[in-house]
Amino acid sequence: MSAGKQPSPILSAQVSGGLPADVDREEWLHMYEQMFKIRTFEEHVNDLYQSAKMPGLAHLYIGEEAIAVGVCEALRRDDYITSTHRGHGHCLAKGASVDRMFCELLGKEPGYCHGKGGSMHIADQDTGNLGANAIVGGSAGIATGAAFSSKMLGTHQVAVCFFGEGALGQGVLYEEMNMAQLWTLPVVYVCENNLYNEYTHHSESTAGSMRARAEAFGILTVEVDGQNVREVHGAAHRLVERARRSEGPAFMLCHTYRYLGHHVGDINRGYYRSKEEETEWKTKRDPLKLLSNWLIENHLADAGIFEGIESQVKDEVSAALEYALNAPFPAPEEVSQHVYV
Ligand SMILES: Cc1ncc(C[n+]2csc(CCOP(=O)(O)OP(=O)(O)O)c2C)c(N)n1
Repeated sequence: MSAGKQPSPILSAQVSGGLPADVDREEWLHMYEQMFKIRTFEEHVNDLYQSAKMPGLAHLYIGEEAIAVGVCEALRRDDYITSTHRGHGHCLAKGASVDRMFCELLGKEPGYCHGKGGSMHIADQDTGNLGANAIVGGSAGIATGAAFSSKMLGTHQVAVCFFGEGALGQGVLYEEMNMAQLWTLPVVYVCENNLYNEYTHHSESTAGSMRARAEAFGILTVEVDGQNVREVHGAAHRLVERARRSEGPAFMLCHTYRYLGHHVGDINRGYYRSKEEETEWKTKRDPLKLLSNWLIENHLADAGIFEGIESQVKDEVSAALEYALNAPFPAPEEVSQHVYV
């Protein structure tokens, strides 16, 4: 299908699931900071790739920040998440440190996997992050298994499984949702519909209704504007606390958009989507602008507050990058440690 021919979900997204959460001004500002941190981190990752300082590729989360932040801010530190190939935002939102993230991407020893996992394999047990996953849909079993362990052990931990809408074509997701509903497991499936599976619009790969897939199992399903962190957070809070009360799994369908390419090397995107579409999302549906505008309009903040947050985050991320660039690589004799051989 030619670029720009798809109906714009900006205008047509049916929003039904976001409920207001009891969140104060400081928490909204914290969410702004977290979203800006993810964006700044990702911009540096893009620069690292373009200046050939980073081995391999990365799939950037810019544009989708409100989902990771809105959901993870509804979680406890010991709750679990599983992530995807586009996972930096999930890791940071769950509490990963920027310096160790950069180290991992650069193959340096202080990285989360001692520099041996890279962009698509970051895991951090201290923050409940059970790992990014390069296999589309591959973490559904891990998240559902974590929810099963929580139920068996009675810990009341909740597991969140992030995935793109491309994973709706993977059979494992349906086996897991079936079990989760049968056994009332505390798991929330968060589908990030950014419209494209690599270079293919979802309408060419995903038949029928996305939300009906979970509804067929009797799973509570909500649909939110994934660019609006207030709406994402409201829905996530409700679904996570419901799961924690042993009331069962949920499915959250979030409408969003990745501003850049499928990966950092996907520069010329004109053959599968239009510049106009990209511009429309960036200018009308930016998650940072939506939150800051709302806070300003409601007299909860002024522009200076956001400038201060941004300047502090930029300094923090630059210092972390400097640290990572100067950090050591793992010693050659450690090559077979911490990996499956
Ligand atoms: C099982 C499997 N099939 C194919 C691929 C190749 N692949 C990598 S990303 C991707 C598209 C994923 O789209 P989506 O799940 O919507 O996530 P997004 O990239 O949009 O965040 C594909 C097909 C893969 N990694 N795993």
